[in-house]
Amino acid sequence: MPDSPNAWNDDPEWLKALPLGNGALGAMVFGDVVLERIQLNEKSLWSGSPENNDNPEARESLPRIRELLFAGKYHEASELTLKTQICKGYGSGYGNGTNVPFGSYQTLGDLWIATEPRSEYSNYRRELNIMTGIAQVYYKQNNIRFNREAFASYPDKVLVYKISADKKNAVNISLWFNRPERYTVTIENRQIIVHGSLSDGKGGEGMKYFVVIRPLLKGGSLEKAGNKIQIRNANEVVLLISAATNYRLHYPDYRRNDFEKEVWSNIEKASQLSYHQLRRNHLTDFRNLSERCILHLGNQKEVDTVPTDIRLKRYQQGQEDLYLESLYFQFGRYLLISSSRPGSLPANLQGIWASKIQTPWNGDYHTNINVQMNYWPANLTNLPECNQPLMELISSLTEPGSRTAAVQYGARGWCVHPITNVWGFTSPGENPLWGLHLGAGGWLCRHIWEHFLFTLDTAFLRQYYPVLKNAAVFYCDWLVKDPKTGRLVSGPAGSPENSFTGPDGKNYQISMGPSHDQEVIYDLFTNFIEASRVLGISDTMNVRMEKILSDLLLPRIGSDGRLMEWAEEFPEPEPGHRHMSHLYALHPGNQYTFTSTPEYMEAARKSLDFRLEHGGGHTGWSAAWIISFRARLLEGNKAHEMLSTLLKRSTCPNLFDLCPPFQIDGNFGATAGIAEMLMQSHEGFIRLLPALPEAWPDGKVYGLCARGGFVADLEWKNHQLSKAVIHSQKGGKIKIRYKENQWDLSLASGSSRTISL
Ligand code: FUC
Repeated sequence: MPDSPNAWNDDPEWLKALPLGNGALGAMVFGDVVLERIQLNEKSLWSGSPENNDNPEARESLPRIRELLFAGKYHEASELTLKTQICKGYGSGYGNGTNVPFGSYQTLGDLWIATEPRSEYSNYRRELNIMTGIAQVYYKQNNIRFNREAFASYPDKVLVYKISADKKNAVNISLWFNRPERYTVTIENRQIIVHGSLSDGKGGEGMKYFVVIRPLLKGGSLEKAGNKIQIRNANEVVLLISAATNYRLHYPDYRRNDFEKEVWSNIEKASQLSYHQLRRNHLTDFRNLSERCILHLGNQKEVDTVPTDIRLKRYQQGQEDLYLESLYFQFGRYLLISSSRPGSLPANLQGIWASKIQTPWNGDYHTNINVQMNYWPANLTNLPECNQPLMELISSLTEPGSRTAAVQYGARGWCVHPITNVWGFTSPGENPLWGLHLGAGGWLCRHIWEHFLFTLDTAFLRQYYPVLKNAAVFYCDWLVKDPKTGRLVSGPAGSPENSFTGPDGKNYQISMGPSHDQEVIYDLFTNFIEASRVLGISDTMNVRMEKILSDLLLPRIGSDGRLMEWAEEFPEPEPGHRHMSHLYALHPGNQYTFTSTPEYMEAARKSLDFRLEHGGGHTGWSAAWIISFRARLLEGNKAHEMLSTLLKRSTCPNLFDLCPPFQIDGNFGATAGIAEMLMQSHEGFIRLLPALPEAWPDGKVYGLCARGGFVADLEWKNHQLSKAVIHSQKGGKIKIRYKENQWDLSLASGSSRTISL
């Protein structure tokens, strides 16, 4: 898809605001004393509606396109592909899908709080505590100290915003709600009530939403003033905000009727609780997740006294700041806890925070790296439950994806292409340039398998086994034999968003057997066979897949020692391309490792170096991915260099990542990358501090997770591991390596072992 039109850039003030979220509700708290803006989101609020975009003409032309590609006739093949293999209808609207059926994730609207009367204030401080999920604003006005406090409660399903003062009768505010379009607001029974429905993209009404904002007062008076609420002389005001849509993730019936009832019930229940109870419930829930994994780098006496935006600015000017680097790690975890909780949709391109009607790229689920990157830190940094919404989304794709597989390709199983939305869009994109990424389904399935490896939850694996199986079944039908080599290849397929120069000197995207697809398929089949073994399922499919694995084309190393991105050694018109999809087997995959394929590690390193020499890693997410690549290549200093580049080049004052525009994947990718620098477990054993950079001589990390249900606490001094405590959640044997040292541990479930040099 085209990269970052400027029209998508966010208001710079929004990129300073503080994000809060409980997975379903999101808020950007600006913290303005005079006119506070709380920009709200509800995770499922999408325009559009379900549409069948599969192209029945695709199937017939498939053999011909393959024939042309095998014959090296890229021009004819690309023309026929463009004509026949793309989706029907409007597709994603080229990333601007608000008014087509694909739809767009949208802002819920803004709650405004005006302080009255306006007067000077001093002693202003605004903060977000990412361990508690509480945002605060303090200031002094007319000799009164004011405090505002906000949080998004997962247990009580409301956003809470409190304004208090150290003198009685001091809170004088007015409140109102607005949205750029499609809403009606009324004030009824001392609360703001909002109704609306979005466009279905077909000329009618689509998703409905409902919001209630209820102020609870201590002292003072409340009056309706048109569409505003006027509060005078209160001692304290607590705002409870609840919202929902009539959407549910359920193919093909996405509607539910009980959403208004749910909002009322959330509001009523929360109103029965005191502010302190609500706060306590929130803290218990939030801390349980946030405090599970903590990173300290360097001298932590250097506490957080410098405002984050100033820290960032100084860092961008060249000042070292280990605190900022560890904060960035912790912030990634904070964002995942806030944007992905069981019961709602997965974190989208902007997590849950989007201020517009047309969110960049529709704020959708890009499946050619972006949504996967969002979930890289989940297992590594001890947030396995945050994976659940992703798993549900993957599972929901199997139905529409089976239709797409059958209609487009005459194949069994299910597939998805590089984008999906909440409406079950699984068709190719509207241009094969980016729209024919068939590796997406397999790549998503890696998350199912990895979740099992970390948690050893066999009930989970059993539940998702059919999803894995049917993704694999699709590729069984999809692969074809290359007449020249006899090897099985995927195609027509792109290597996500990259181009090559064909023999006629023109640039193309579609070929047979691009390395990325081959690696994903290898990965999926290997994992599926292993999953069958773990579950004790013997299936004839396994025999078939074993055979396919032995016939599958695997990526080759080119004449210059680089890992080839395509099955042939094509010239590359964009050698610094942001996607590095052929390195999937290095990360997130684990097909290439120093223990099993050292020559491929070398080739991957060369490919990566080459990409970087030509300007690679220029988007936030691309730089973030490189941190993990470097970590897997055991290049700590280079990994750190990329982290530093990301902070310098692609980070907003509120630490949101910039693609640009704002895109949350870089935050998550970097958090995962830092975890990979400190511990790795993808080779069947645990490496401690595998990519520790010189910049981090001393540090501690608690609660990093390893495959096999292990959790580690590590400490290092003067660049050397000083202590490691390995906990086992499920019991088992594990080999631990640190430099040339090795330990073989056998741990009972719930036990720990301390290792020191
Ligand atoms: C990918 C990238 C773009 C952008 C978009 C949302 O496909 O190529 O840079 O991140 O997704």
